[in-house]
Amino acid sequence: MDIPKAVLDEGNSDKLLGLGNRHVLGIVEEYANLCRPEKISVITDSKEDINYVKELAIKWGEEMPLAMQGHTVHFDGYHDQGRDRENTKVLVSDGQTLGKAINTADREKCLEEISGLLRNIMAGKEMLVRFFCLAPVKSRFSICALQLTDSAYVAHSEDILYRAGYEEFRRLGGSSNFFHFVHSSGELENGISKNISKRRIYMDLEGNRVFTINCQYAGNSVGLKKLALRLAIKKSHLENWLCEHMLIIGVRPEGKNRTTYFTGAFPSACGKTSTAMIPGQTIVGDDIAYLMAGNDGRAYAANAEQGIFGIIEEVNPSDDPLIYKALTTPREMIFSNVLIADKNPYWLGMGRDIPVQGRNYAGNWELGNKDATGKEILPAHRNARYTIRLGELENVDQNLHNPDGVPVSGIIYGGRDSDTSPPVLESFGWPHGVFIGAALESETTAATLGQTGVREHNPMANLDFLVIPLGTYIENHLKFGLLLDKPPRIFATNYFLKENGEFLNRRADKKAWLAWMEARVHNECNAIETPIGLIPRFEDLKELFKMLFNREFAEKDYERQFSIRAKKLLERLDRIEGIYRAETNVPEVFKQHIGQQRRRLLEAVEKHKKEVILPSDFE
Ligand code: SPV
Ligand code: MN
Repeated sequence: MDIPKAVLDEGNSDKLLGLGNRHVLGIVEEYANLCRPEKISVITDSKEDINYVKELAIKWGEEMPLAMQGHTVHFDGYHDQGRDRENTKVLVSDGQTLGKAINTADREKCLEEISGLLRNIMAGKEMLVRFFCLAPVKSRFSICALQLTDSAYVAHSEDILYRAGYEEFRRLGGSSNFFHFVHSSGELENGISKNISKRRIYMDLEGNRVFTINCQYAGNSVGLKKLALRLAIKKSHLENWLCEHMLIIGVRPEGKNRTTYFTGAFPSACGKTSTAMIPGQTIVGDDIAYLMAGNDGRAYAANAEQGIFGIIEEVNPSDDPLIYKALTTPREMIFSNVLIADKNPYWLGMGRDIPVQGRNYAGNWELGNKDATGKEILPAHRNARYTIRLGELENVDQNLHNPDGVPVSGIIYGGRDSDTSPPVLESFGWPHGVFIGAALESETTAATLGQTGVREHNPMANLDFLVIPLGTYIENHLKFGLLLDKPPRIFATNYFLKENGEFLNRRADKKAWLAWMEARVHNECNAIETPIGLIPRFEDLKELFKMLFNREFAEKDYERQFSIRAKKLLERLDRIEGIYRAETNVPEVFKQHIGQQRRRLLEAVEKHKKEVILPSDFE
């Protein structure tokens, strides 16, 4: 390799050579010579190497130890607190377009630009070379991923969130069939990326690689998370499987000895992790699922990850007891962008008083501090997070690392929608379910930079990560259903329905919706057919609420929650139709579903002579 010995010593060089993969060598050599780190450390799966990364994160000040054993805190810059949509681009050649929904840029120009920006970017720094495996090792789901980074926080986060992959790379037998990620935090000022105007996140599908520079927030920097999700969406498209922004859970109904697996797509910060962590269930994953058809005609899902990078806001002993317990006991864990006082972490909605001063994502903080624009700085960021291994949780599912994945019986699509959809709904079948997922709308949250609370279309909660045209993505879902003899039932949930500014449901209610969906999968209860799908009967929910919460579920609450808001639903159909009209390759079947849904809603309005129709009107 053409890398000076002073940069890559013999021990590290041997680790690279030991892989027997010239493509890996070529990549390391290319970026060593472009980014010019002072030193390169190659990290294998050994305890020693992994510890080295952990210690570096502290040594470099990217993480600070907290009072509790194993806990550390990391801060991202004030303007680097969420995913940066604007500077995240898919590189395309020859004027190719991917439709209106996807941010693209010219490949050749961007590669030239990124080469310029990468030149010497690691001068005086150390480059870490890491190997991981997305999804369980030694399985048909496995994807090898190579990470180059000058951030020990990124490398350490990946260690918690992903499966070790040095051995998996060896099994590649020299093949180039892997993803690679090049990250640099760029120039640092007080440990924070300084050149945020030069933040770039470029997805190069042709090269199976992503470049990300001048950023630290994990959603932008950690290659294996949302950057790999985009590359995997392309791969899944070529290989006839689905790569989704989905949780995977084992639902265990009370009094019945069975586990029914569900996957669920929710936009960021819309209840995905808390759904995955509902007590009484088991968790396989909370963010990224690979779905493949099995030989038995069922869909199987595997978690690309083995950890959680979860939102910490509102994690408290009553709403999220399992996570709260995990976050307040000793174990290896990284807090990010919380408030630190006396070496203890504090966050919004933790169910305790928060100190009036400490250190947070804005630096030294005191209550009442304002930022440069005059906006009050909250003690902890609303997108503050924790990074933890799933294996640390008492509710981890025994099949987390099963190379076959888990059989999926139900799929849930859930948006943040204050005025349109009922709390839970079942589709009429796979194609109608695909339509429901494709029509998902949600209000923006702190997980992405920019304004919050803006309603936007977010098909399958996956729009931010699409790298194939929306029409093609929808078609892939329809086709996937055809590979299955027993496709999962598809459901929609909405935890965020409001009336007069108040939520109509308690946070805990989602457990009842899950129980209902699980019972439907086993044909244990009937449902009411409405123009938009099947909704629960009052008697069934009443019984479930009694059993699960020992609470009376009032009929008037049922009516407020489950009435069909025809006018709002028709308005949404118009919005959705407009969006898909501007896209290419939208399957005919999908367009027909829009037409059918509209017709059914208009007929119901006509028949019942009202725009908000009671569930009992459909019985
Ligand atoms: C999300 O925003 O959907 C997350 C966190 O899961 S991030 O890593 O930022 O994508
Ligand atoms: Mn996510």
